[in-house]
This record gives sequence, structure tokens and C-alpha cells, in this order.
Amino acid sequence: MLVSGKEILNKAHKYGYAVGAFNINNLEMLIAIFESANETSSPIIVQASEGAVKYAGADMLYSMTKTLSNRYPHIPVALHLDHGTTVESCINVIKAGFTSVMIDASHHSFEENIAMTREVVEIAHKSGIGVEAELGRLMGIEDNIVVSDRDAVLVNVEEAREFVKLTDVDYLAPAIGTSHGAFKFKGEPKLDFNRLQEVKKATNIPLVLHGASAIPENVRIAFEKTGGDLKGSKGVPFNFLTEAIKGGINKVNTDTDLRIAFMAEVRKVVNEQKSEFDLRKFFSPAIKSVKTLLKERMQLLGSAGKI
Ligand code: TD3
Ligand code: ZN
Repeated sequence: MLVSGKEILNKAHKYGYAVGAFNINNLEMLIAIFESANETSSPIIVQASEGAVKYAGADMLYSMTKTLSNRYPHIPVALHLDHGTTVESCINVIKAGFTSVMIDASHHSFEENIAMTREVVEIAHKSGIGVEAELGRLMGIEDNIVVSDRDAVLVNVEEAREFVKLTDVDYLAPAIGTSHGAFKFKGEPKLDFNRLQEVKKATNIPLVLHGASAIPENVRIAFEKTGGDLKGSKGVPFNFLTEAIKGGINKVNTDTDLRIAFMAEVRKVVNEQKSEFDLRKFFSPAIKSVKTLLKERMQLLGSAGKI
């Protein structure tokens, strides 16, 4: 059933597990997410970026998700806007039927971030829709980074406390050293788990980990074996994901892993079956591979079995 993001994440916060928030642009990724949730009895958050909304339309993304949630009525699913940059962008998807939005004003001043988030919260809460905001910058922490630089990039605990009190936001993404994409760390992976725990204590609301793709070795190898190049790629290690969840993370944003797993299979068919042009022959193995990854991830995050 399509439910508010608040409902899914408040439960995860209460019982100390995390729910995967998986990005979609198309039908195939959505099918993989729903079938994996069904096979692992997992709640899910389906999320679309502003780019995805531009590509497919908020109405289309909503219809596809609604149709699949009717097919699997026992699965709690929230449809979420990922990294909304303006209040209007959030209103647009709320009108289309999304049940959760992120207003990402983390690049604005602290005061402006508060003002924009409050505005979205006031609108969204009228219809029970959950709101996510972000504090700090998504950026890898270097080994030799000086403390003052680290403070400039990562979430500030006192600001987080103040922010949640003033905005009434439902879930918060604190920057603790992750970044988007396949190249997250130059040296050894490093996240500020202490800071995460302090933010959890100060806010006591569901927390969100952005840039949470792990780039598992088998997936990277499958991509490279078909001629792809991911040299120097580095994701968030599995044990870091587990530790982050122990530290209070309840929503784990994952996009890059799904894209790599999907495209490795498409690339394989492209290479090996030169006369093939039936789209389903490219996409069916891709769905299968994404499902394998998703089911493992739902187990790791602890959402499996939580329906
Ligand atoms: O918000 N997202 C998804 C969009 C990022 C662009 O790929 C995330 O935080 C997930 O990040 P990633 O790259 O680790 O999957
Ligand atoms: Zn993100």
C-alpha cells in the first residue's frame, strides 16, 4: 500500500533498522524493487530525483508505483522526491501523489535552509506527507583533513538540534562523509560515526544516509568484464552500512549500485548477441541481476521480514 514516508521511517526509527530508498527512472527498476520487496517481505521507499521527474514525469512515476502497489497491497511503499531543490518542485510532486519529499537546501545558508524546509513542512504536513532535509555537504573525508575543514563540510550537531526543533522536519540527512556516485573515497573509506551518534541523540528522529552505494566487488567485476571501466571506484563498505544503522540511520539511499548491476547485464547482451533487438532480451537479465543485489541489501539493512 502507498503510505507516507513518515509511517515507514518512524517504525524503522522505533525498532532500529533501515529501509532502502531506491532510485527509479523507468519501469524495469521499479519492477525489480517491488519483486525484491515481495520476496523478502520488506517495506520500501521508491525515490525519484528531479532528473527522473523531468525524464518520466511525476504523473507517470506515480501511476507506475501506484499500479505496482495495487499488485502487492501488503508491501508498505512510499514514493519520495530525492533532492528537491525548490519549494515548487516539492509542491509539484505532492500534487502528483508522492507521499514523501526531500527539500535539499543544504547549499543555502543555515537560515535559508530553515526557511525553505519550514515552508515545505507546512504544506506537506497538511496531507500527512513526510519531509526530509539535509545538513552539511556530501563530500568524502580525506585522511589528512584538518578538523576545521571537516567541520565546514560535515553536519554540525548543535545546528541539527536547532534545525529539527525549528522546522519540525520528519527525517534528516546529516553529512558524515559520504558522496554520490562510484568514486566516494580517495584513500581508505572513512565516515564520522561519532558525529552520527551525536546527531541521533540531539534530534531523536529518523536519519538518512545519502551516497550509500557499496559498489560490491562482484557487481564491479561483472561491469568491467563486459568492457566497462570503473577504475578507482570505491563505495561504502558493508560493515560501514551496518555501523551507520547502529548509529541511527533509518533510510539508506541507493542508486549507483543498481545502475551498475543493471548496465553490466545490458552491456553483456549488447556484446554477445549482435543481432538482438528485442528490448526485453536486454532488460530481463538486468532486472534479475538488480533483484539479486536488492534482496541481499534488504537483508543487510534489516528491512527484510519487517512487513
Ligand atoms: O540521493 N541519492 C541517489 C541519487 C544520487 C546519484 O546517483 C543517493 O544518495 C544515493 O547515492 P549513490 O550514488 O551512493 O547510490
Ligand atoms: Zn543523495
